[in-house]
Amino acid sequence: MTKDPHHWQLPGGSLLLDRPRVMGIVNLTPDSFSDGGELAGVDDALERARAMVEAGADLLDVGGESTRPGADAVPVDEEIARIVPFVRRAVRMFPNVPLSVDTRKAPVAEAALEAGARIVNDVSGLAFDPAMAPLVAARGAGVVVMHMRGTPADMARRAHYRDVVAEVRDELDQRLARARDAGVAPDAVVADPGLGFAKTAAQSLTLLRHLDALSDLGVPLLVGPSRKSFLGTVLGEPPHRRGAGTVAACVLAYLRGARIVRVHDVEPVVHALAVAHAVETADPHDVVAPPLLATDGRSPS
Ligand code: HH2
Repeated sequence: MTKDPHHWQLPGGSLLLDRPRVMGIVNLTPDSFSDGGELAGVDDALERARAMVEAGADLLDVGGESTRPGADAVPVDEEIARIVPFVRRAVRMFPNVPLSVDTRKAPVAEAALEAGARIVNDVSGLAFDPAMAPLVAARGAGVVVMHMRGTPADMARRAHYRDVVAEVRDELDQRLARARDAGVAPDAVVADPGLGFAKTAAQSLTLLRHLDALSDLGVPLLVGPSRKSFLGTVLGEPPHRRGAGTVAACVLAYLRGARIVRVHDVEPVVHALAVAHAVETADPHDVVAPPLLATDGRSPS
């Protein structure tokens, strides 16, 4: 689609993607796989969001329905009631932080956009609700088109690929075409390989390893490794102990071309990506060597 993967066109202005960007996750769900039920209400969620913004989150992604396998479906009215009060207050508190709504349902997306959200993060890649792509186009919203097969209820059974990288790439390409055909602006679209969605742990690791093969989709890439079970498979640790693994996955994703990562624990990822970006882009002639020893004789920190 676009030939310039260095910005993301959103209502109210573009987000520059000249450095890695971090999207903080706000789950207003009782049953999300790693943080379900942690946020009792809007005030709690806003406090969590404030901490993320202070830690350097560039974007916030709010969701009202868990996508973990076997999660309960949430009726549209209930999803709207979970999300909209948060969105209304968050856009006033953080006017410079674009807000994204994580939903597969056009009426939920519409209510969130009406309340001030600027991005629709659709884990179904615009496939679940035929009204979603036209809505995104009509509102000029940004959109994350994620790869998944089936629905969260049956996706685990669909994790069969001959070549996971090529097939995810081709299926994402088809979904990007759906966005284009509906009139979504090319620069408003970001693609996501959907780690853990209709993928085994080995397939998620393979996708991360070969993420650069998705760069010819021509849109910026977003990746969501945070606390996911493929990390648990490697580490043998439960979700809340996968923080360092998440940081490693984010840095590797960045080095292979991801422009945005979606995470629960913002600060360590912001720090890790700042260092990775400095290493990748710093002109060695600009770097002033620090003294080997501070003048008081202590080792410099
Ligand atoms: N992963 C989850 C949810 N939404 N959106 C995008 N674009 N990419 C992802 O990888 C992604 C996503 C699952 O994580 P989480 O929100 O923490 O869990 P749950 O769906 O159980 O609320």
